[in-house]
Amino acid sequence: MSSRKPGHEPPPSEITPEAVWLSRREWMARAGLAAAAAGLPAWAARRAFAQDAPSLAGRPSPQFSVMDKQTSFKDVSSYNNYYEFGVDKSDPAEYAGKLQTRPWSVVVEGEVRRPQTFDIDALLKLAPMEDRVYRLRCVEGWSMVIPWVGYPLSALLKQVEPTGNAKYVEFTTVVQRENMPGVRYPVLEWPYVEGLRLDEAMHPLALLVFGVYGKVLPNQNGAPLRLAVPWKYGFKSAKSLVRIRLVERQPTSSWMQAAANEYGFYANVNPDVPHPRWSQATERRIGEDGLFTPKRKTLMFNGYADQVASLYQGMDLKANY
Ligand SMILES: Nc1nc2c(c(=O)[nH]1)N[C@H]1C(S)=C(S)[C@@H](COP(=O)(O)O)O[C@H]1N2
Ligand SMILES: [Mo]
Repeated sequence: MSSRKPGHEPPPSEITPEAVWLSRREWMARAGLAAAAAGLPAWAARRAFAQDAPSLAGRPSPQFSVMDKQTSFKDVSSYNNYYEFGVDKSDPAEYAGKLQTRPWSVVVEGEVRRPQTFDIDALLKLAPMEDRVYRLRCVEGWSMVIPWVGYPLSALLKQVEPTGNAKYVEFTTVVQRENMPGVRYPVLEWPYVEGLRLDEAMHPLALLVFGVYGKVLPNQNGAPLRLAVPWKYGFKSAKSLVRIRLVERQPTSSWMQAAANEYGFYANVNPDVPHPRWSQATERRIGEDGLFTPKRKTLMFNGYADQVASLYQGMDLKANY
C-alpha cells in the first residue's frame, strides 16, 4: 500500500473497497465519540458527520451529466423519500442511521445463465466508478440535481448472462424490521419492489449508485447501493437493493400494488400525462423555492428524451403511464 511514489494519487479505480470500509468504521467511531463528548443523541452526530463520510471517487462522465446547478448536499441528504423510515421528508435523515449496511450482499437470479450472490465489496470493484450529475424528478412535484457516483446497471446484469426469456428486471430492497420504524405501517407492501423492462435496465443511463457528492451514500439516500433511473419518476430509483431478478413477465411494483391507477409500471417523466392528484407539467427545484421563484417546466423524459425516447417508439404513453 505504501509503495507509491509521493505525489502520485491512486486513480479512483484503484481505491480499494477495503480502504473505503476501514475509513467508514473509523468514521463511525469518531462520530460516536464526538456524540458522547457533545452530549448529542447518536442520530444528531451521524447527521453532523455525514459530510465526513468516506470518499468514493469516480471519473467525471460529462457525456451522461447535466449542467444544471447542483442541489446542495444538505438538501440531498435531508429531504428524502425512504418510506421504510417514515413518510416525512425528514424521517430518513433522522432514523436511517440504524440501517445496517454491512455485511451486505445482492442476489442476482432468475432468467440468467449464471445466477450469483455479490458481496458489496465485490460490487464496489465490478466496474469503474463514474461521477454523473442527474436530475431526479419526484412524482410529488419537486426535483433535485444530484452528483451520483456509480456505474451502469448493465455492467452487473452482463455478469449473470440474461437468457432469451429475460424481458424484465425486478428489484427488491431491504427490510430490517428492528431498524426501520416505517415498515410497521402498511403504507406500502414491504419489501419495496420496483421493476424495469430489460432494455431500460440495460440503457447506459440506468445507474447503480454507491455514492453521492464524491462520498459513500448516506443511509437515507439508499446505502449501500441504489438505482438512479433519471428519465423516470423518483420512485423507480429503488434504494438499498438486496435482490435483482430477471423475469419473463412484467413485475408488479409496490406502488402499482398500492394504487395501480396512480402509479404505472413505466412512470416515465411526462409533463403531458398528469397523475390523478397532481399535474406533472411543472416542478419545484429544491433549493430554489423562494416566495417569488417561478416553478420550472417539467421536461419530457425529464430532459433525457434524446437518449431514451427511442425505447418507447410506437407506445401509447398515456396508456402506459
Ligand atoms: N426502498 C425505497 N426506495 C425508494 C423510496 C422508498 O420509499 N423506499 N422512495 C423513492 C422515491 S419516491 C424517491 S423520489 C427517491 C428519492 O431519493 P433521494 O431521497 O435519494 O432523493 O427514492 C425512491 N426510492
Ligand atoms: Mo418520489
